[in-house]
Amino acid sequence: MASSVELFQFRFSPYNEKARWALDLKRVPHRRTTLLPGPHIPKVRAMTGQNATPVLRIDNETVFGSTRIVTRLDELDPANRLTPDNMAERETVNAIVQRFDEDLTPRMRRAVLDANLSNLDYFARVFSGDRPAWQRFFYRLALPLARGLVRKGNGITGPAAVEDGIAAGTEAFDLVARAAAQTGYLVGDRFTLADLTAASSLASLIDPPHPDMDRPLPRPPKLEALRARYRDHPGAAWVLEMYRKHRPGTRLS
Ligand SMILES: N[C@@H](CCC(=O)N[C@@H](CS)C(=O)NCC(=O)O)C(=O)O
Repeated sequence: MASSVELFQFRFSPYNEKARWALDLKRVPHRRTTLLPGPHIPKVRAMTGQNATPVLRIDNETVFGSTRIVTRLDELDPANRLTPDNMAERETVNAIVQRFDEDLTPRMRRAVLDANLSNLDYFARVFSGDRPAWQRFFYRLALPLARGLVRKGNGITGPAAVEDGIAAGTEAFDLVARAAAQTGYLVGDRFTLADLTAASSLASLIDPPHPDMDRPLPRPPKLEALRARYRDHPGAAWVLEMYRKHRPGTRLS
């Protein structure tokens, strides 16, 4: 593996969780640089020519896009690939990954962000909680102005977009519950990029017991209400199972 690996990430995000999970699963020693949503733009743009995280630096190579990052890590670790060799299974994995990356995750994120933004102190804690006090102070100060940009940048155009995000949550939990019914996994009988992608995405609605994805307490009532909608769905139990079985660092009790 490379001698220097650094992940430029947001503290709490489904796409960043995908990259972190793959790095941890493959036991790649790496450094994490946490960026604040908003102030991240100049740095990420300079590195990649676009604005989105995660970004992975592997020695002098820069990779962005969560699926591209996992694919690159697979190339560097071919013995533990997260995509099946079997062509039909690989196509099914790719279809599920694409459904989450391009449809379900951005829609669900609107409902999650809208709930996080219902309390700006909370939003600041989620994204800047591990920063020095002066940075937390200025970040919180800027949030009333930044809120509109975050809403616009993520397509939160009004109540209908939030409702659609809530519906996307149900679609996603239904999808995983149905697909995992036979073997416990979405494709074939082993953990693949499809499971990793779906569980990372749905973690935003569950807060699994992992230090990278359980948000601080107490959560705002709007976020609690959103989580409560899915708590008893069989798909929620599946996400927790994926974390317990396959996500290093998950608390087991
Ligand atoms: N298709 C990209 C999407 C990444 C993405 O949307 N990242 C969000 C965080 S969840 C982000 O960094 N947004 C900030 C921005 O675009 O300025 C991927 O798979 O990595």
